[in-house]
Amino acid sequence: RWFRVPGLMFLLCSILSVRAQNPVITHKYTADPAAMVYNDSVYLYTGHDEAAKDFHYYDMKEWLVFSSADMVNWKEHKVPLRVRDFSWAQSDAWASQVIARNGKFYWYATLMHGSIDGKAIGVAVADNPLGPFRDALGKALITNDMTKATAISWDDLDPTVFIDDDGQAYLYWGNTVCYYARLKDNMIELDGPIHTVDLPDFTEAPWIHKQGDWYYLSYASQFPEKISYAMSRSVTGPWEYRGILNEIAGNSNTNHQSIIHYKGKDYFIYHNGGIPTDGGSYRRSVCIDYLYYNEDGTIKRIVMTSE
Ligand code: FUB
Repeated sequence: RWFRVPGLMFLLCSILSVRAQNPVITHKYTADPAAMVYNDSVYLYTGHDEAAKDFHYYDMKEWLVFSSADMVNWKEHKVPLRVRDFSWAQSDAWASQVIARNGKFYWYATLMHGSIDGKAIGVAVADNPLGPFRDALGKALITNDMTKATAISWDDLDPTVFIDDDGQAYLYWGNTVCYYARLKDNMIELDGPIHTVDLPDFTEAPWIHKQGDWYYLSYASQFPEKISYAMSRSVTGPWEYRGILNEIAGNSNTNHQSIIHYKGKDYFIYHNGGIPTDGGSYRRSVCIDYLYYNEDGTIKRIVMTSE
């Protein structure tokens, strides 16, 4: 009988129990994941770590995009955006996020500015989640000369974008200081002043999401980074700190999360230096684990898994 053939049984069991392995992408180093659920698929936008093994800093010239319908099998698409697509930028394709609005896709990205000291946030736009994306402004949306709350020049990075139920869009970003501002309906201009948010041990990597009636602001805290989070009944706060969500990402000194709800499940998407031998702080890899809420809306601590 066919079920008595061990090889065949093994093959059948393997097919029935397909499980994702962490890291989920292994042929390239990927960092700063930003996932977007759109039309039954998940689009995963990442930075691309290209540092040589003996180079101890970021070497990031482009972003990548992958898509999946099951969170297990990821298809890589054409490189959708590069530093060189922003004429005003010099380097550093750092953390970013893409959001859909009115049939267009807006990509908020960290770059090093070419003529204004420090990091800056640019915005690119496309008609399709896979691009091609083009610089929407021809200049940066946020620059260091707009946010002088601290003496540091690298505090304008790591944008996260969120559209509230009433249609108002918000951009949060920052390093050391967490900033936010409203966006106009066109998604490429600020609408009003830049505010700051007081969060314990805020380092960088804010991510805003909503589940039920709660708004969540998760972020990288301390250094090496853990992911912490705060909750609020409004996207503009006040935010109540609710603790650590995820510990230091193994041998990577940064951690950077994205949180989505997809086909009835919640996911915590992050990076670590998990590729054996060569992985590390500048050669990171995207991983995915399930995220679970408690009845009171708080989130259970996420334990990193290898599958
Ligand atoms: O990838 C470069 C930087 O490292 C990001 O902008 C930060 O969030 C950290 O992950």
